[in-house]
Amino acid sequence: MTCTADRAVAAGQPRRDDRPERSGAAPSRGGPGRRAGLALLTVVLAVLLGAAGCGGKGGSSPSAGPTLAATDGADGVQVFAVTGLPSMKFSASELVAKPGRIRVDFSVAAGSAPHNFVVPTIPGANTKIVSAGDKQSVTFTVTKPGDYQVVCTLHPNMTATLKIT
Ligand SMILES: [Cu+2]
Repeated sequence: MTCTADRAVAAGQPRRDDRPERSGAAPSRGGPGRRAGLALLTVVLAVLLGAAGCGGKGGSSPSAGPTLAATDGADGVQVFAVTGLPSMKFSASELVAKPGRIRVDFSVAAGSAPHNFVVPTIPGANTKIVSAGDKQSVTFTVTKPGDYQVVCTLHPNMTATLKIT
């Protein structure tokens, strides 16, 4: 949220410094109209670049998705909503929960290849292959803290980590 505001202030800075320099060269051909247009274009570009920069700030590496904390469901079950994406990734790269019952509400985005959600080392922690626009939930129990790898068996590079703390 503060990111956009900070960027806007930063974008205003170079434009102000720029002005005296430009006014020396421009009057003969440009005139005030063209200069205003250039200034506006500069601002628009700065805002677009700023917005792109903000978006990229999320993860530590460009390919890493966000960390997801479980939400509390009924009867103490810990719930994750995870989406399989057209980019062959899970919507979260890390799912954080405590030992106990866990439910994963797994859906596959429209326009995506089919995916599944499988934790190979936890019996029963797997969905079937889910088609684009469909969803399936799976509930399982984990007792031991640790990092459990999650994978889509159709796309072996499509992985995430279930972190039990
Ligand atoms: Cu997949």
